[in-house]
Amino acid sequence: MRDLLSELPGVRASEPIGDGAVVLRGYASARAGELLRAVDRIREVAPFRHLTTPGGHVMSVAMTNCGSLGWVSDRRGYRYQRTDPLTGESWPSMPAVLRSTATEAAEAAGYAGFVSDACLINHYEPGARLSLHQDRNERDMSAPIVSVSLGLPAVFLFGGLRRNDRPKRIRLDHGDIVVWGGATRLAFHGVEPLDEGDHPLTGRCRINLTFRKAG
Ligand code: MD6
Ligand code: FE
Repeated sequence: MRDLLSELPGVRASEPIGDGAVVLRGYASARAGELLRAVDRIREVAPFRHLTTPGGHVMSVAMTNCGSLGWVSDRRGYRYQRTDPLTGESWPSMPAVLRSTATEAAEAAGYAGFVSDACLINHYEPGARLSLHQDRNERDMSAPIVSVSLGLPAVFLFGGLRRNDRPKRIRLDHGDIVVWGGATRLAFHGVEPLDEGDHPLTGRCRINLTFRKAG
């Protein structure tokens, strides 16, 4: 059967990876430059930083946020908050190009009416990784998560509802978007250590934008 999503500009294919979860290949390619310029403006106000986990480990991925809520971690736990702990100021507002990319990708994946109030921005350098975890700090688990990959490729690990379920390994390239929700909303997932590389738009790094409805 012909893939209707592939008829949209920039989108090559949609690839189901679980119940309620899909990879939209190349969906963000056409606006990648615009998304990255927006990230450059955000990081001037709310710089990338390496957060500490409640267990006392410093994360290899550097993070920042935009939108009315931002995800943070420290010795006291994981949570969303309205202000950046580094500056005490509100997080930068979510640029329209980010907001609309998230809403359109969610709709293409079957989740109409997704309005994100929190965008976590992850910065990976070669060697950085994210160990298997669930995203469970959001209030409304009926909303999906939209995850945009930019720059260097990564291997995304997508497991099941139990930590010990063997994860699928999914390569995510520049411009790919993962949308997931429904039955897999609480699936364990992570990112393998990033390989060395040099990307024409980002250099030696991968940027991931993860949109949630947190509040
Ligand atoms: C990343 N992503 O791809 C890390 N979480 O850099 C996540 O942790 C994530 O991609 C929930 C849904 C999609 C994701
Ligand atoms: Fe996650």
